[in-house]
Amino acid sequence: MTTVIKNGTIVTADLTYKADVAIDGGKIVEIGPDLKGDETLDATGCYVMPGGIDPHTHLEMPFMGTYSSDDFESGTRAALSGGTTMVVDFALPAPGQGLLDALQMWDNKSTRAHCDYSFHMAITWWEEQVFNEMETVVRDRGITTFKHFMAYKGALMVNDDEMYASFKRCAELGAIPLVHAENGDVVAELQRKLMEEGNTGPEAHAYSRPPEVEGEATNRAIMIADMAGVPLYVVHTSCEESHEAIRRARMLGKRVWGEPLIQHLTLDESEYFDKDWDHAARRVMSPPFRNQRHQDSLWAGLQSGSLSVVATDHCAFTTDQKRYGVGDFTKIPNGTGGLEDRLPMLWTYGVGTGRLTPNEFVAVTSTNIAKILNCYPKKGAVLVGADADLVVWDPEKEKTIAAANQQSAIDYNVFEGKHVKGLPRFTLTRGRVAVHDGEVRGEEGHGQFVKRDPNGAVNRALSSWKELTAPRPVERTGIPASGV
Ligand code: DUC
Ligand code: ZN
Ligand code: ZN
Ligand code: ZN
Repeated sequence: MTTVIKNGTIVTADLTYKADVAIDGGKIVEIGPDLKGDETLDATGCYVMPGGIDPHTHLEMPFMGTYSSDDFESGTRAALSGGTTMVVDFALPAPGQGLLDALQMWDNKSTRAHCDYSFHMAITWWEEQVFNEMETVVRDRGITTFKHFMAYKGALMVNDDEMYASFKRCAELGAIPLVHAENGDVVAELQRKLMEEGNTGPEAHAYSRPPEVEGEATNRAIMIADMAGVPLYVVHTSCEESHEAIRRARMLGKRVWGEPLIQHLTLDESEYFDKDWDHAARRVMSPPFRNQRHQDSLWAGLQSGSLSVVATDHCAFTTDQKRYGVGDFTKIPNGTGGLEDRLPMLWTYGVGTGRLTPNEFVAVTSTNIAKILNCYPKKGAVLVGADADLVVWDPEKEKTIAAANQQSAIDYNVFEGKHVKGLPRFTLTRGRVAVHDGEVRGEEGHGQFVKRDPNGAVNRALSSWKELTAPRPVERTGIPASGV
């Protein structure tokens, strides 16, 4: 059966043009004028864009004494509702747990997904077993990105020696390390001092994680990646100090990418101050929201290309879960939602204000990350042969964001009351119409795992191949992650 999207304007990361799109067997089979099919979706007045890719979610993740409350069922339903057609979640081994063991848990959870997905693997401890299993994770499982927490001391945090060893292993395997860049030692000391002084409320969370802890860790991770000869992806870049380190690294020819979140772009630190406990605690995430100086820096980075991807770090906790931290802000589960709202919020506050062009919007929500993760043009493209993961975007459609109408399983929304203009008319996941005129028609289990190939990119100019400490990976069937 052929589905045709008719009368729309195709918007990709580099082109805008009028054409119909024909879909069969879950893939785009033809792009051109006056196409015919068995089923027609009317895109008059709409943009036809690659579906969003959110490379940073935590679905049903064990964390801070509880589990994040959106699972692969509600989380991917929320994603599709907002025009996102692929998520990349973090498989998180408990310290001491094997990588393959953790992966089995994520395989089991993800069978409920409504849209396609991939995983990053977290490195939360470092022994020979981890070193060995990394190869299986890359070569057999198609997971080519490894996350390192530089914060959460005593839980997930890895030290510099462990990070350097893991980064070198990534270089050997053609994998890319990711970092949560905050100086965990300094954060732990600031937390201790704030609690000792009686600052127990959620606003103290922001004081315990100032921009300097993020800037320091970002610089350190970049230098360690440089020594290991491997590219680096910095998740949730929230401040000028971190952005500045990324900007400088890129100017010096290092392959380093930064990922601001929609929350940091559109919500500021006033959410923590002079607000009731629940309001502030619901917005506790790491890094915390910043002031306007930092927000301006992030928007400028998206415009100039020094920041590459907008994600969510979707990690949703209910109000009851947040209340675990009454009397001790360090026990408030860290995390906020955003999967359903990322595209409408970025369109409204980015394209609607002139800060981003529609093509830049596609680049930072989909195409850039597909290239970095080496799944382009299967994902992130409107091209013949690509997966039909598409959003038919109605720039005139409006709504006010309200928890009462959301797909996410939690009881509030950090964007409550924000008015957005620009929403999906249709969302397609491998050709299946999952959002039809705003109505979500999910199919649990439709989502498939997206395997990714390694790539041997390095992050600096080398005067000689001998400078590489290990052979580069040989199989390279994907498109190298360049030009982002
Ligand atoms: N930050 C959060 O706020 N939640 C999940 C993990 C993280 O790094
Ligand atoms: Zn993080
Ligand atoms: Zn995260
Ligand atoms: Zn299906």
